[in-house]
Parts: sequence; C-alpha cells; structure tokens
Amino acid sequence: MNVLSSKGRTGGQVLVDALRINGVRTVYCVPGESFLPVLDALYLIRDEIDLITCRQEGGATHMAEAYGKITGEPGICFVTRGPGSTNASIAVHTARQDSTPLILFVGQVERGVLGREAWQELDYRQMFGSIAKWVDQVDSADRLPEMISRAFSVATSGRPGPVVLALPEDMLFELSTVKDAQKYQSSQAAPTQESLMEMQSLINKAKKPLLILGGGGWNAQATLDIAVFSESFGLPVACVFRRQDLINNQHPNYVGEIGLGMNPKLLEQINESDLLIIVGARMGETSTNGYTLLDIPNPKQALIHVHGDVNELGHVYQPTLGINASPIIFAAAAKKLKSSRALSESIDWLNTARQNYLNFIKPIETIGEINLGEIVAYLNTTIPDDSYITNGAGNYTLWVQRFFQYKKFRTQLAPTSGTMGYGLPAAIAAKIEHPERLSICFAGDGCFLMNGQELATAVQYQANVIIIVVNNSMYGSIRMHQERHYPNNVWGSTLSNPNFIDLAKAYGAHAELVEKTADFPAAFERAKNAGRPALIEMQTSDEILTPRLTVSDLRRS
Ligand SMILES: Cc1ncc(C[n+]2csc(CCOP(=O)(O)OP(=O)(O)O)c2C)c(N)n1
Ligand SMILES: [Mg+2]
Repeated sequence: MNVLSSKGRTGGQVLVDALRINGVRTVYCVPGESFLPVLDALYLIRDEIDLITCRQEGGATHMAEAYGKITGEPGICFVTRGPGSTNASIAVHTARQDSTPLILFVGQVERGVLGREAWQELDYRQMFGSIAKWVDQVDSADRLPEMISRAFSVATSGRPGPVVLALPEDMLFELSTVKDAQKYQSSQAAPTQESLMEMQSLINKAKKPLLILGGGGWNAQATLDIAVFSESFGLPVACVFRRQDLINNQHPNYVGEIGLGMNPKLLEQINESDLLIIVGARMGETSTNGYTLLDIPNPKQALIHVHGDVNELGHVYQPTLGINASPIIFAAAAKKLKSSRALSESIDWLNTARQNYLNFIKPIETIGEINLGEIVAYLNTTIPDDSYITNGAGNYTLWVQRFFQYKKFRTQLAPTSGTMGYGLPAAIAAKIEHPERLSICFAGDGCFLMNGQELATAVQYQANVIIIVVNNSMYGSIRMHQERHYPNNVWGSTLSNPNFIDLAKAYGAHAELVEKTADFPAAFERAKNAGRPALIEMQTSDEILTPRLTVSDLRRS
C-alpha cells in the first residue's frame, strides 16, 4: 500500500515505495538531517524493511556492498551529504572493483542554493564520476520512480557495479502524485551458438587448456553448471584473486587461486598452457602478478574471454575468441556442450595441477606458538560448508586464502579492491542476511581498527559474528614491502595497539586471547556459543611476513 495522501506522497515516501517494489528488505545507513523524509517513510513501513544504523559510513556502505555480493540484488545505503559521502566513497570503490550491485543514496543541499558551495555541498557527479557506474542527482520528486528504476537496472545489468544518486533535501519533502514504476529488470548478454561452437572446437584441439573464473554477476547455479562444463572437457579450474568461491574447492578439477601469494606451480602451468578460457574475470593487476602473467595485448596462449560487459573484451588482452555473455547464461549453455577430447590425453595435465594445489594447502611450520595455517585448516574441516569467511587487506589474508577451501558460492566475502576494514562490516551484513549460518571475520590488528566501531552495530542488531584478530603489532604487509625496498629502516609500519579483549568486552562482545594453536578449537566453540558477537585475538610474531617468508629471510637476501 502506498503512503498516499490526497496531495500525493513526499519524495521520501515515493523513494521508499520504489525500494519496496524492487524487493529491498534491508537498508543500511548513518543518518543525516539531509534525508529525514526518507527515514520517516522507512519508519512507516518498518515491518517490511529493516533499517540497520551503523557507526561510520565506510562500515555502512561496506555492509550494503556485502549484501549486494550475497544476494546479487543491489545493496542499499543512505548517507548524508559532504562528509557522509566522502566516508562512504571507500565502498563505492570496492563495489566498482568487485563488480557488486550497490545503490548509494546521498543527501544534497536544497535546490535553491546549489552551486554556492553551500554547507556540506559537493558535486557528486564529479566526485563519483570515475568510480560509480552511474551517478546522478534527482532534482524532482516526480522523477524518483524513473531514476530509481534505472539505478537498479544499471547496478545489476552487464558488469554489475555501484550507482550513486544525490537527493536534494527539499526534493524529499516535495509532494508528488507520480505513479510508481514496475519492478526493475536486469538485462544480460547471451552467447551466440556460433561462438559456443567455435569455443568447443578450440577446446577440443587444445592439449593444455585451463579454465579461469572470476568477476561478478554469478549465482549458485552458474557455479554448479561451470563445474559440469569443466568435468565434460577435463579442464583444470583456477579462480582469480578473492573469487575462490566460484567452484567448490574440493572439486577434483579445482587447482587454486591466481592472486597475491599464489602457488608458483600454478603459475608455471599457466605459462605452459596452450588455451585459457577466462569466464567473468577482467584479469586485473592482482590476478596477473602485476600484469606479467599474460602477454599484453596478445597472450601467447590462445584466449577465450567471456565477459558480461562488451567493453571488457579486448580492453587489455586481444582474445582469440571474445564472447559477450553473463557468466550465468554462459555457464548454463556451456554445461550442455559435448566434448570430443580424449580426456585420457590431458589427465596428467589436470592431475598434476590438482596435486600441486593439494600440496600447497598443507599447513607449514612457522615461528612461535600460533600456527595460523593450522588454525585455518582446522576451520576448513570443521565448520559447515555454508559458513561465511570474510577478510579485508593485509598479509594475514594470505593464510586464509591459501589454507581454506571455499565450498559454496558466496561464502568468501573479501574485497578484490584490497580495502582494509572490509571484513567486519561484511561479516555483519552476512549474519544479518543469514542468521542461521556462521559468519567468521579474519582481521589484522590494522584491518580490525579501520572499522572496529561496527562491533557496536553487531551488538545492537545481535549479528553474532566471530572475529579472529591476527595481531602482529604492525601493518605487516607494508613492513614486508618496506623490508624489500629499504631493509632495516622500519618506519611508519609498527602499531601500538589497544587491549583487544578489553575493547571487545566494552562493546558487549565475548572476547578471549588464544596463545597456542592447540587452544583455538575450544576457544572457537566458546565463541560460537557465546550468544553475542565474539572476538578471538591471536598474537603472532612480527618476524613472520607470509606463510613462506620472514623478516630475516628478506634481510639475508
Ligand atoms: C583502506 C586502506 N588503507 C591502507 C591500505 C594499505 N595497506 C594494505 S595492507 C596494510 C596493512 C594491513 O595491516 P594488518 O591488518 O595489521 O595486517 P598484516 O599485514 O599485519 O597481516 C595497509 C596499511 C589499504 N589496503 N587499504
Ligand atoms: Mg598486522
């Protein structure tokens, strides 16, 4: 039912009705006086749409971004003008690089003072011009249904991404008799029959083909379909940086991640391969060893590139065959293709890749009482397959991504944008969306403090996440680069931290310190059963940089 009076609805009510029509169930925000009519309209339908109030816009917008990743529908976030929008920009960038559907609504000064650099005024078209997929300002309440409908379509069609809409304050109070638009439709490209036939023939001829998955716009069914395709053609399957959940990592064709800290043996096989079939991925810097993995613009391997955005094909690499198709439609079609390859001929190629992967994920010896590899491996074999594992940026992520096997679609919530502070808001959004599932956030000491304030949000909404803080008292990743370029000159990368246990308890969370690897399982059980958000801190040596590199190694080299 519309919140309709005889003179019409306020802009805020028209906007909220549009959200409801488009299936929105959760809205994230940090409130601002610039969008009070929206808050009021949300109050009137509070039984239908949950409002999650956060502590900082970076946290709020990252929660909305994670909602977009989990559901495939745009995450919705409201922030105030000026400083609210600048705080929120971090997650607009994440949504851009991670190809996530997101709609960020930003307050704006009233129409009559626009252009004077009024209080907190910004030109959002300029500010978000290079990061949003579309940014605009709604200057009349009558145009809200049209522009919101477009926002949903743009955010989800082709390569998904972020949309920013600015809302002049007086427009939201304005009364309008405009009619609602229908629910949005998302449009996707489909592969032609000819291109599928050509692909089939290229694969049938190849001796050492490799399938690489990545990007946005997938769903659970597509990941199952693509696995069937890999089986029919005997293809080893790699996933790009932080997209490891596009195939069950226990599937016999999965051979590892192409990202930072990747298996050198997988790198060798990519070099040796004669055909790469890349589905959904852009093959950006982090998935190509800094643009060294594939020759630009002509890789020495034959290249089949499948992408939902036609502009990605030929953007960096000239494909032998470019296919403009959404991963979902492509995977459904590829699943039906029949192989005429003699699978026995390439079985060694596949088995070697798989064995290399299995060897790579065995935990290795480390310095000190905490072996992070063993702890991740413990979780890998004990937690339910649908548990969420989230992280931000930092060297601690190398252990998570190397030793954990993601088994279901969208259980890995990790920013390909490399933004610190992502893990906690993502874990909270996941727990709010699926309270019945475990939601585990890995964070470095640096990473945790970037959005640690959202622990208050988790407590407020009973989002009982489990946070594992890997505390090495440094921005370890930066220290590693520093040691490489300026050995011994440690500067600006050490951290003097708060007592994380006391801090978490002050927020109302359960918290404990784990000092030895063997103590982790019991602490994890207590965290799971705490009935509130929980934090487990583990202190690791500042000598350890990555699973296979120490500070001393670097100083000796
Ligand atoms: C928002 C943001 N700021 C800065 C950086 C640069 N950066 C990348 S990793 C890192 C250090 C991370 O430290 P921590 O979370 O403690 O993890 P560690 O590397 O010590 O394991 C920094 C500062 C970044 N990626 N994102
Ligand atoms: Mg650290």
